[in-house]
Amino acid sequence: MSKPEDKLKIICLGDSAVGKSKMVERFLMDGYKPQQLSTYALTLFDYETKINGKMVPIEFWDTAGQERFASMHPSYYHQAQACILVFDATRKITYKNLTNWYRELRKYRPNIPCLLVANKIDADLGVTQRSFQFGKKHSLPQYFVSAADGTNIVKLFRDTIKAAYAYKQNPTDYVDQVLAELGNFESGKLDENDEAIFKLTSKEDQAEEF
Ligand SMILES: Nc1nc2c(ncn2[C@@H]2O[C@H](COP(=O)(O)OP(=O)(O)OP(=O)(O)O)[C@@H](O)[C@H]2O)c(=O)[nH]1
Ligand SMILES: [Mg+2]
Repeated sequence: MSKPEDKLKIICLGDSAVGKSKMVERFLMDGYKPQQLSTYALTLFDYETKINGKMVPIEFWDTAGQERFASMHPSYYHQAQACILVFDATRKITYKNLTNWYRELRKYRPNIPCLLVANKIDADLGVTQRSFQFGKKHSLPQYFVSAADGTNIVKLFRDTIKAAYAYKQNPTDYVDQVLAELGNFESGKLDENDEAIFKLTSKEDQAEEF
């Protein structure tokens, strides 16, 4: 039997309607039992998987109904071991708002692994050919996924679980590793490229629905 302290906590962050819930649901597919905590607009998804021959319980935390960026309660971040940070590849505003989400995440959890996700690639396959600077700037691994058709969802969640597990085993090592990787990236004014990337989707930005 696993003990409660063995549990991995993985949080999802990102604007409303980027597809956070749909992604978790897609990964868990059958047999998931979300536990609704309506007071906090929070859904917890329990999952279990084998790592190094041992069953490890995992809890995915998913918020609901954030109309725009608003601060989360600090308990959302408490003891989280990994974060899935999501934007909608067809809506520029959700990409721009990553800065706010990321800033808040780092305020509470400076060192946990954070995986950056461009969701809804089924709606614009061309997006996978583009390079988004936010991930490079902050040295975040980036995934192009579609919760709608399942592309890369399993890989994303498996990698996230591995990263959360590694962080929990040895947080210090993980920080060292990230710092080493940071050295490989140039920081600085790369955001102009992103403007160009999103020009292609500016029509969708203006539409109410897409
Ligand atoms: N085309 C497409 N639509 C998607 C995809 N993922 C989610 N959607 C749609 O986007 C809408 C929002 O998805 P949700 O999963 O509810 O988004 P959320 O991020 O959980 O939103 P909040 O709970 O409000 O924070 C829904 O209508 C989904 O069907 C995707 O990969 N492709
Ligand atoms: Mg949701």
